[in-house]
Amino acid sequence: LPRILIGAPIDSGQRRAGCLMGPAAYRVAGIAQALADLGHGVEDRGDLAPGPLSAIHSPNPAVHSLAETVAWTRALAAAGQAAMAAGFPIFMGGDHSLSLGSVAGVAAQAAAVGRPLFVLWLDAHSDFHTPLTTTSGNLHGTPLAYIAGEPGFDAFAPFPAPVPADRICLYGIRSIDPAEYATMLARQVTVVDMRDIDESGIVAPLRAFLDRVRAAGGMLHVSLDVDFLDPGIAPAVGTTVPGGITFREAHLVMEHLHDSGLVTSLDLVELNPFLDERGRTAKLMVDLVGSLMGRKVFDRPTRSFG
Ligand code: DIR
Ligand code: MN
Ligand code: MN
Ligand code: MN
Repeated sequence: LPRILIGAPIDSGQRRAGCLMGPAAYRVAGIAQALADLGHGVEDRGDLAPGPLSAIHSPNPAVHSLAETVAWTRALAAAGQAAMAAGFPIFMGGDHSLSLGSVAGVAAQAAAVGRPLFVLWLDAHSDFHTPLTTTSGNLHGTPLAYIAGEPGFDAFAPFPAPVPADRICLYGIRSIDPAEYATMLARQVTVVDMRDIDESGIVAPLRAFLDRVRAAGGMLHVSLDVDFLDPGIAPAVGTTVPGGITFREAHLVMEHLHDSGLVTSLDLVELNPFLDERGRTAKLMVDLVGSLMGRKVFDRPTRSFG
């Protein structure tokens, strides 16, 4: 199954300039070569562009750049479904509003082949606002609510096949706004916050979720927000939150995802290369993709030299 790279220089989901440099940074950091070195076929489909903008405005005056984000979502959903039918899409953002479209495309294709879609959200934030509840007005805080089929997304196409709450797992969470909290509580979404990870370790809650995906014969979309990682190792993101995932925890998550064989699509979002020093965060993200795609020191079953 070829790895299909899709660049999406979208930055309409938040206010800080720079995310549109993300796809270029991943290419400069060697994402295609890293995948090829692991034996994968790689097809880079270049960067998407949003279609024409329609004149729409939100009933919530805080919301900004709605028309741009809707146009991007349409383009990403179409490209995402096509890529999903042809291989393993890797969406290179761009801010997290990218996932409004990438997951719409992935979900449409999962529905077309009749398999349940699960979503793993690796993020400091829960991104469970709707365009009606957001107070920042930044639509990068809304994709999970769209994916879950919450109301309030009238400006967007209806989500093709909403993902039930029990197929969504948020991981690494340490920043939730009150409106998001209320919605997630009502829907009973699985939230693994940093306290859970501190108490259980990084692997156990992940393994429990992956077991559910496997038991259901599901496909798994992984959405990796740079701010999942601790700002000390990944400073190039607009909304850092202290107390994040360490280098070793992050690689361990990726290795378990690889070993599960369940992951079928991936978002890389929120990288802002302008905030970085010498591409450090882009390089780390590419290394994490390497671990997710099979890079390892030893194969576990044969790790003894005896
Ligand atoms: C905050 C921050 N919850 C908001 N969100 C995100 O603006 O809605 N930052 N996603 O990355
Ligand atoms: Mn996010
Ligand atoms: Mn985030
Ligand atoms: Mn963010």
